[in-house]
Amino acid sequence: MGSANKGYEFLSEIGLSSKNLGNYVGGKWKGNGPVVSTQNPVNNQQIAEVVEASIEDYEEGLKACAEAGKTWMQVPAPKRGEIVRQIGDALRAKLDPLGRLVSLEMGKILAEGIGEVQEIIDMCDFAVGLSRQLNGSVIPSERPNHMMLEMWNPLGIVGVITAFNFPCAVLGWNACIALVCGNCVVWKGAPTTPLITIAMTKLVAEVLEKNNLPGAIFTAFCGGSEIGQAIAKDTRIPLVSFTGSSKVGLEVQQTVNARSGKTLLELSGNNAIIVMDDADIQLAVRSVLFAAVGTAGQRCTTCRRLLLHESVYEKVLPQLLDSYKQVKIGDPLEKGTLLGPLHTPESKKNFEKGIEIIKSQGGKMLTGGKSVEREGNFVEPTIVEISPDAGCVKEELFGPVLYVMRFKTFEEAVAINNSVPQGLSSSIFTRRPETIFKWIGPLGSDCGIVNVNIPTNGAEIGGAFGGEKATGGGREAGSDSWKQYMRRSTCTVNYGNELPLAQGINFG
Ligand code: UN1
Repeated sequence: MGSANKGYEFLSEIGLSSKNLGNYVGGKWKGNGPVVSTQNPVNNQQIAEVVEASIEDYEEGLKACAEAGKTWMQVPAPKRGEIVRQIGDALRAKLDPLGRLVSLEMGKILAEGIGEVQEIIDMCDFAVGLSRQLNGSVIPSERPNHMMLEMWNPLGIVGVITAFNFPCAVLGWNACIALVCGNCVVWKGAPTTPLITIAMTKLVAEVLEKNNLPGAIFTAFCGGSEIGQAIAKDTRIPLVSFTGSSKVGLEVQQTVNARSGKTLLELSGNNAIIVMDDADIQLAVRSVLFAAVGTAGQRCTTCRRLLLHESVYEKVLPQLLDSYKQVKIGDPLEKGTLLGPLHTPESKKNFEKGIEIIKSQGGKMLTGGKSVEREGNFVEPTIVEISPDAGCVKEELFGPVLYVMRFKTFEEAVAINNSVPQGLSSSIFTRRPETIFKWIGPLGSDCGIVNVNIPTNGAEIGGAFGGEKATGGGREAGSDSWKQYMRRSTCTVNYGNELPLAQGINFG
C-alpha cells in the first residue's frame, strides 16, 4: 500500500500487502490471471492490486479440492465442528481489522462492517452445535424384521459465489454449514471486493494448516464471470450457492440444472414495510430509516417500498423526512457517518439513470434524488412518492431510494406487498394480534421473511434466510438449511431371513 494510501496500515494485520495473489489453490497462494486494482469507494483510488485466477488456476484448485474431499468427509462431524470453532475464534481475534476492511473496500459504515464479520462468528457458533445434530430419523417399516432409516451424507464440494454487498457474511452462511456437513468449499468472492476474499481465506487457511488438514478443503478464487461460469458448469460441484441479481441467478440456475446439479439462490429483493393505522409511529420511522438508508440501500433486504395507511400518511412522512435530513453522509470509517458511498462509479450511474426513469414514470421527489457533489460514489438518500403500479416500483434499484405509497385497508396493503416479482423480505407495523396473524398466515405476505414491528433487514442467523419467486427460493444460514448441503439416503435394512415385499406384493 503506497504512501498515498495512509490509513491502510491495518491491512498488514490481516495478511494483505500492496500486491496480493488472489487464489488459494491446493493449499498455496497463486495467481496467473489478470492483475486488477481494488478501489476505495470514498474516492475511487486504488487500495491494492490483486492477481486474479486463470482458468488453469481454477482447474488445479478443483483437482486438489476433489482430492481433499475424500479426507474431509471421513473426519467425524463433531471434529469438523471443532475446526469451524477455531475459525470462529480466529475471526474474533481479527474482528476489528476485518470489519474495517469490509468498510474500506465495500463502503458500508464501520458498525455494519464489524456487524458483518460478527455474523460469520455467529454462524461458526451455530455450525459447531449443528455438527453434533446432523440427525437422521428411524422410520417404522411395514415389513417384519425390517428397519428404515435416513442417513445424511456430504455432497462433496459446495460452490459459493458471493456478491459485493455482503462480501464475507454470505460466505459464512454457506461455508460454516457446508464444512460441518463434510463438504469442501470452493469460493468465488465478488470481483470488486478481492481483499476481503483474500483476508477471509487466509484466516481459514491458517486454521486448516494448524490442524494438519489439506488447505484445498477451502479453495478460493478472485475473478469475474469466467470463473463463475466454470463453477456453474463444473460437474464436480453438486451444489452451487449463488447470491446476486435475479437476472444472473437465473442464468446460473439454468447452467447448473442442465448438468443435473443443485442451486441455492439468494437473488433480488423488493421489500416493503407496511405501517398500519395503529402502529407505533416512532418505532416505524426508526425502522424505515435503518432499512432504507442502511448500507446505502445496497442490501438485498433493504426496504424499497413504504406503504402507509391513509390515516398515518401525514404523520409518518414529516417525521421520516426530518430524520432523512439528519443523515450524515461521509467516509464510512468516520465516526458519526450514517450513509457511506455506493460501491462503484457504475452503481452511482445506475442510481442517476434510475432517478430519471422514476421521474419519467410520474415519481415525485420528496427528498434527495441527486448524487452528491464530491469525489467518490456518494448519492443522496431519496424518498419518492409514486403509484404502486409504476414500472420502476417492480424493479430493484440498488441504492437508497424509497418509494412511498398510500393504502386504505390491510387487504390492499398485502396485495401491494405481494404485487412485485421478488419475494424476499417484508414487515408490518401494528399492535393488533388479528392483523399480525393474518400477515404471517396463508393470505398474508408471500415473502420468505415476514416480520412484525422490526425492519426488513438485519435478520438473525438462527432463522433460514431467503425468499420466494424471483428471489430464487433458497434458504441459507440457520434452522434446517443444512439439509440442502447434504444428500439424504433412505435405507431399508432387512435383518430377517424372509423377503416380504412392500404393498403386500406376492411375486411368484
Ligand atoms: C444481503 O443483503 O445479501 O438480513 C444479506 C440482513 C443481513 C443479510 C443481508 N443479515 O440484512
